[in-house]
Amino acid sequence: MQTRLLSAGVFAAIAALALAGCGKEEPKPAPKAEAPAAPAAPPPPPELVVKIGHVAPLTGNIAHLGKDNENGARLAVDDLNAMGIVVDGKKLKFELVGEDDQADPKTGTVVAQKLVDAKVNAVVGHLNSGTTIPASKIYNDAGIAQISPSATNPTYTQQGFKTAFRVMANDVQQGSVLGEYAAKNLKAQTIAIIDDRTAYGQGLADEVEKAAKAAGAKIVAREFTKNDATDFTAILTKIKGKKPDVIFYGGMDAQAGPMLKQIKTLGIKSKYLTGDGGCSPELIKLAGDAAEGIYCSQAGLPLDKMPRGADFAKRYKDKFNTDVQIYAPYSYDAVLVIADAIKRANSAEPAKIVAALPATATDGVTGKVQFDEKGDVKNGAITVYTVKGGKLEVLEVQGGSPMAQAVSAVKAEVKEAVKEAEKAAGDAAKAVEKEVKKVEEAVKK
Ligand code: ABU
Repeated sequence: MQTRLLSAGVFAAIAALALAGCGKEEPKPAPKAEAPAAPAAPPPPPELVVKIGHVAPLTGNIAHLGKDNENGARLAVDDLNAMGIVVDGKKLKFELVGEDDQADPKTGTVVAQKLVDAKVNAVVGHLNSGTTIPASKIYNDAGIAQISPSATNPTYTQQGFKTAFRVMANDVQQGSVLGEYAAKNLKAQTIAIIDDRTAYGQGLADEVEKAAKAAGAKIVAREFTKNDATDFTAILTKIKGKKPDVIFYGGMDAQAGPMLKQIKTLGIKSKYLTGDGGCSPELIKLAGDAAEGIYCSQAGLPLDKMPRGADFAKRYKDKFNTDVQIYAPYSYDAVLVIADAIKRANSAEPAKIVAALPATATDGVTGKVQFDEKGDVKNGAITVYTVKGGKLEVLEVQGGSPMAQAVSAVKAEVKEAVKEAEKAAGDAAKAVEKEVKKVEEAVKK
């Protein structure tokens, strides 16, 4: 800084001299008294680079979702760097180390090891449950925190890994809302289920099946496809014959889009329901008007109901010239949560980040992020949408705040109490009936 000031001074003096040389000589002003030297500015704090690994499919049929995740993380990194956070006397410089796992479990483990070898401080990712789960062992063995912004299969946080966290609701919650929604709101007596045989698609389909059956619906078909399939006519033709009230698909938008077009072509009249992986603007782009009137869910609050959702959506659009798909606010928050853990730990060492994460209470874009004992987000919400006029429209939100959670807990308790009371009343009625019979027989004798 001093050198630069000096250079400017020298430059000014040279310029003054050069100008002076151009005209006639002016009388010299009296020499000024020397001003006292300004105190030297303290040297800037040394920099500490914090490497945030980010993994998602950046190629393949869900690259649009992977890019969305990465954009969210990048926005957070840029925001944090603009804040100039100082920890333990060092100014943090966040760097995003992006990897592409192609939504492939094997590639997922290869790039996870690459990030470990690159000595990242923490990881945001992966996008898919099928890559997140196998990669989680590698991060756990290396003692590096991993926060998934989108993998919803419950197994991820049920393995006992202290390094595994997720910032959105899981598929036990999502499956139970969807199964009940199909049976109760969509009044489905019969449901056909298709899944893509991934950890996410199959796992969510299983949860939906359980919840739908518990709510009184009958599963009339259980079919499967693959996450790179484009032709579903064979299974749809089979399903058409069963005339289900609802078709549920467990899988991503890349399949749900063409599947909906084929459903329309085949003249299938069943209602269509899918989970978060298919609940995106991209689905509507792929399916066109075949998406009108379908139902889908996301494992969080609607963007405009998130505390800082509107501002996030605007800044995201300004920066990336595209709209949020699904998970960008969650990957933004995952980075924020890591930065917050670093501040509280006063260290960016991976082990200190891991140790600080359970006490997280970060005000993010999606809400206050806190984790339960397994590493799942507390107060996760599920939003059910329909597609109307080519846009996702919110139908209902379940959960999402401590109050809403308390209400659902009370509702569940009341439901249980009513069930018990009904059973007790039934037992009492049977006992009375038995006694009446005894009395009648005694009277006969
Ligand atoms: N949550 C849906 C998409 C990602 C996954 O869990 O595979």
